[in-house]
Amino acid sequence: MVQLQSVALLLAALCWRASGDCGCNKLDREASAKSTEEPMQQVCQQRPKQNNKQYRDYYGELELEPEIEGMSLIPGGSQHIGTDEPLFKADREAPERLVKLQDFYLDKLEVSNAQFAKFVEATNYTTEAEKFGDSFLFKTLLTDAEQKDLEDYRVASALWWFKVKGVSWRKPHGINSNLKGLEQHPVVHVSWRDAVAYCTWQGKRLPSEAEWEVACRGGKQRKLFPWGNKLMPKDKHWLNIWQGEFPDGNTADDGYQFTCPVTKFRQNNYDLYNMVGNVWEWTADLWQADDTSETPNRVKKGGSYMCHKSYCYRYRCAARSQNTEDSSAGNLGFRCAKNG
Ligand SMILES: [Ca+2]
Ligand SMILES: [Ca+2]
Repeated sequence: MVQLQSVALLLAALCWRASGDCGCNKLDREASAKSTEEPMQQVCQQRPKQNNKQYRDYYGELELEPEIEGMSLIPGGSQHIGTDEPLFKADREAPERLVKLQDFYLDKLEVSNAQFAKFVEATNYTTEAEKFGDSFLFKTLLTDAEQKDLEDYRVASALWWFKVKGVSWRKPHGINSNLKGLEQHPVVHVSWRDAVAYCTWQGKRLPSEAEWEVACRGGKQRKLFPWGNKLMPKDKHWLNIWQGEFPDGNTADDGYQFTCPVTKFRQNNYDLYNMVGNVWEWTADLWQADDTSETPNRVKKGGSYMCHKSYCYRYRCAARSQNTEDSSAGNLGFRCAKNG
């Protein structure tokens, strides 16, 4: 029995190697994989507008101290999302398509632990991870002994994820952790439903996938990243991802092994931070538009501190992944939007 389990785990690891999949979409509580072959419906809204010209050229102003409070007004109109050069076809990054959006506001920053704590204090809200009593934790946050004890609670197709009892947004790095020093880091271990509850409390909502991606692109067309196509302009780190070998040996050359403060990486001329990297971000959209199940998959965008080009090149604006809306993990957060 033990041998069979070992073989299954080995096969899962080999499949991951072959597909270049980071396992980012394997964190569903039931750990169920669903087909992703159906085409995504085009997202259209009313009142198309031309891009306005209020946003400056970005490259000359990288060194300026930015304003970091509040939300940015993102111009709508007809804009391209997706790509005709998909790197993960199963994710349905393709095709490139035109969307029509109204103007909208988007939080400049991922929602922080300090902000989420105010919400919980005001509402006595209990997150889904707290109700379920567990969440998914990356293996390097566990000791070798803990990993041994929890080896039956690994995600079969992503063996570096452990389902750990007692982990929640309050204890993001394990049951003995707390939020000290992480106040300005993004809240994690929050489900899609938790994110909706927070945004609603703020008089906001989650962005649609199209809104998120248009905002990510910063007014630029057909670029990989919010700032352009080069990963490290001026030889600087522009996002919090993984450097080194995965899943062992994160050198943290960008300064962060796990999350970074939400105010750290300003990435485009909409004054948005950490759109790509740091934590994945929930969007409002269903992964399958016709999914009527009780716990459907929702689209998440932007990749996380666990992403690296060699295995999970999803820190691009066009990249996308999904989780069931009750799922939570240590690399998944959100930001809110509002109508313009
Ligand atoms: Ca990093
Ligand atoms: Ca992010």
